[in-house]
Amino acid sequence: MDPSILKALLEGDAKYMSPTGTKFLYGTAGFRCKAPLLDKIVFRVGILAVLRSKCTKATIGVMLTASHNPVEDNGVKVVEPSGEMMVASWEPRATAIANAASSDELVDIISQLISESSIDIKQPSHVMFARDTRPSGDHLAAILEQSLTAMQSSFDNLGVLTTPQLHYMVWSRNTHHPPSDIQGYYTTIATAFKELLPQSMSGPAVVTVDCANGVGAGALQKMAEVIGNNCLNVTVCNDGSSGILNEKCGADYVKLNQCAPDGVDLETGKRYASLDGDADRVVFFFEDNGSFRLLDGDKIASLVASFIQEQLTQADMKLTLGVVQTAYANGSSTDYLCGKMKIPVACVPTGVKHLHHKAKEFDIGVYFEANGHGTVLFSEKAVKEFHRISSDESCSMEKKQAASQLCRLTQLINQAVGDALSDLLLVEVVLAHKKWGCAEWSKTYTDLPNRQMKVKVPDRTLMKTTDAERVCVSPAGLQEAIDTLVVTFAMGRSFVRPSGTEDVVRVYAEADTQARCDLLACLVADAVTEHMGDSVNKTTAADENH
Ligand code: G16
Repeated sequence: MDPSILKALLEGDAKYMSPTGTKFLYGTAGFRCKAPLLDKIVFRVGILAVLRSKCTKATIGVMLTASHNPVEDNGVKVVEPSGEMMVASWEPRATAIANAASSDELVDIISQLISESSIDIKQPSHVMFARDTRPSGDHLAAILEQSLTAMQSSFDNLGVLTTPQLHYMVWSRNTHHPPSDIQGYYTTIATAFKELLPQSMSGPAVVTVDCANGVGAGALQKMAEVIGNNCLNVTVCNDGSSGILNEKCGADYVKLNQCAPDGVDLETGKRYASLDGDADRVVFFFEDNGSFRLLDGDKIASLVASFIQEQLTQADMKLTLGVVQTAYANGSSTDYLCGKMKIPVACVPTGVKHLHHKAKEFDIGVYFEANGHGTVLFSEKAVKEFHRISSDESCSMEKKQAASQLCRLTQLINQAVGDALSDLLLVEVVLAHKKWGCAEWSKTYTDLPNRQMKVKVPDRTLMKTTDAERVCVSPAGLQEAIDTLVVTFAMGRSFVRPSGTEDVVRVYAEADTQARCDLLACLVADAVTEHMGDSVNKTTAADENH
């Protein structure tokens, strides 16, 4: 590396303290922790991003966000030129760079990375970065700028964006796919939405959205403006003007607690949605005969997959369509998709990168985590086929129309990553076509009662799982304990896994009634405690948030 760059880099790095005793791990969604611990990490992620840009000879993205985590946290993750999460083989390198204990160690790790990946250090680099609305975002963005400047890289500071917008901008820049600016993001999606709404629709799509007091509020308002109130009538709640980010609101809170967020009064007959703090997840809900009813990522996946299946049948296209889920998918959703819809379902470990990767194996891959994170990926083959049929004069009007709808879906749906805004509009389109409200959508299948809990353990990294996280292989004896418990519950199912974004072990349980499923979750949490050490405590998601 050029000595002047190295000097600037080490001088910049030396300005920031390494928090003592903290080992950073590039996890499910990059690095996440309390914001004041992140200065040095962000500086070093700048170095990593520049090296990745030189290695791929393309623009790399960096997003500053801690998504669903509390406002005092923050995080940083790297986005590939394709708009996807950073390639898994670089994750240990990110971890090594973040944890380098001295300048010498940092230089060694960088040199090793350059030689192992045959990086031409003279290759120009470019990094696009953005942040969510967290108070620490501005400070961390300034540190990132210093790092990119020290590395003599060009960059675009895109300011405050949703996470999916940053992914989309990186994808569009590298693929030379319009748009080249954020306005184009809104116009592309808004235009596709308006074209996809059925002409027979008498009024606009109407939805009330809890924006978790996060970045999604402004983005959604902007999107609604571009769409126009003749097509979309959106009421934005928890817009950040008074409440606290993710506190008793947002998709994660609503999903885990299975209740309406603060700031939303449920009214009969209305449709509601909740975004998370960086607007990459969405769940829907409504009032159902006096009860709160959730329509989560599983319900979105089945709704969207069934619509795509109908369009494929109408266009007489023989393309493979599949749904990708994780172990958190409700058992009823999997049965519904495989049994009733005859759509193949794959199960992968938690984390967008796993779902995204698997979804690419289908011509059309629908992937959603139950927590509302997901999208639909269309292969090149599928897109070509949609265009071919939609413009083939020998095809019937019905076929051409279905193929055109599918073409427009590829514009509406963010192809880089799950996007709450685009997914929200997608759901509105499908419901409008089916002439359904939430009640009809909810009735497609009934969720099995389920419960999630968090268990604090001395060292969650001691837990290892296999079979898409459905089997725990370490600590020894824990899986046997879970199996023994599960068989005593009708329709019982449970699994445990270490979180990638919080310092906890997560417990998931299903059973035939809510009371029995709550009991199963508690017993499994106790088994985790027994097998993982003394200084532990457990909370249901509800305890933690109320
Ligand atoms: C991130 C990941 C998701 C994952 C979630 C929770 O979401 O992108 O794939 O489901 O964390 O992960 P864990 O259970 O490992 O803590 P987000 O929306 O927080 O970026």
